[in-house]
Amino acid sequence: MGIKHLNSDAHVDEILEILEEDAGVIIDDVLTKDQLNNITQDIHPFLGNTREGKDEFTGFKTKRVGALMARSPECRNLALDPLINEVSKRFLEPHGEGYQLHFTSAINIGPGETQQILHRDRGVWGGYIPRKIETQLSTVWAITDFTKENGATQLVPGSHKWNKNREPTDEEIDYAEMNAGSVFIYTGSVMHAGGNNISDENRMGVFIHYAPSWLRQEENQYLSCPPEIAKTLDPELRSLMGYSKGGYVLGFFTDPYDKEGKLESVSPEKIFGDSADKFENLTTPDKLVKESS
Ligand SMILES: O=C(O)CCC(=O)C(=O)O
Ligand SMILES: [Fe+2]
Repeated sequence: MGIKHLNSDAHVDEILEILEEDAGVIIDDVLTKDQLNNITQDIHPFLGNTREGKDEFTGFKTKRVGALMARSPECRNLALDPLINEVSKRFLEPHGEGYQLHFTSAINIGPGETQQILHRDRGVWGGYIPRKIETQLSTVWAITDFTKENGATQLVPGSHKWNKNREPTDEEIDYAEMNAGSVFIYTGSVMHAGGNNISDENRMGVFIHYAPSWLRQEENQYLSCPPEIAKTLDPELRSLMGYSKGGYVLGFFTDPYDKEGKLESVSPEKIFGDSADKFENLTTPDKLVKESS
């Protein structure tokens, strides 16, 4: 059974029903030509400076550009896409309030690339937890056409319900073939892989994944999009990246700087009184830095 296609006016319920059965679905022709051009222009300079992968998983003819929230204004719009966010919320929130951005990467599969190993993305959290809880909702935005020949993502529909060791037959593997501007949605427990590229063109996709707020993100958003950039962005996006609490106290922080912008240094005497000398090494930030460096 192949990957189903829906129109861009598809209803969230319909998408969720297909995800429950197949764990993958394509929404056709969502992005405009202008958006596609913007994304290509945003990513192009970084692609030029990026090396190919270094093993069979990352691919010897495949380039990955991350930190897309910091680097690509148009990819920020993809991350905030209302339909995708509605699907993410409904898909991820039954197991706890809140979802967040988990991973961003433009993946360019060049001519001659071989097939990536079939895998389940939820493996980043270790092992294979039977799908009692789904912890990832993934999107692949096609920036070029995706064809069987140029490395369209392979999917094994329904394999999110399989036991760990079941391998697919060739007939059970399908290809997320779609026009540029379409988006392929798949889940964290389904088997999939980057396809082999036997064409003479590049296959470029923007991968944006979401996960519950209570799990560690695959791509560290605070380092990939540090506060000095994050503070210039849409508050909704900032919140999605994790610059917000994921619950009553989850993700709280204490500003370590004082009013002059310095790291506050509290004198040992203030804390320990007469026995301050014993604790000097533990309480003076400068010394701590020196000793650990
Ligand atoms: O490039 C693709 O189509 C899939 C890549 C992928 O699944 C991954 O790197 O985890
Ligand atoms: Fe993957």
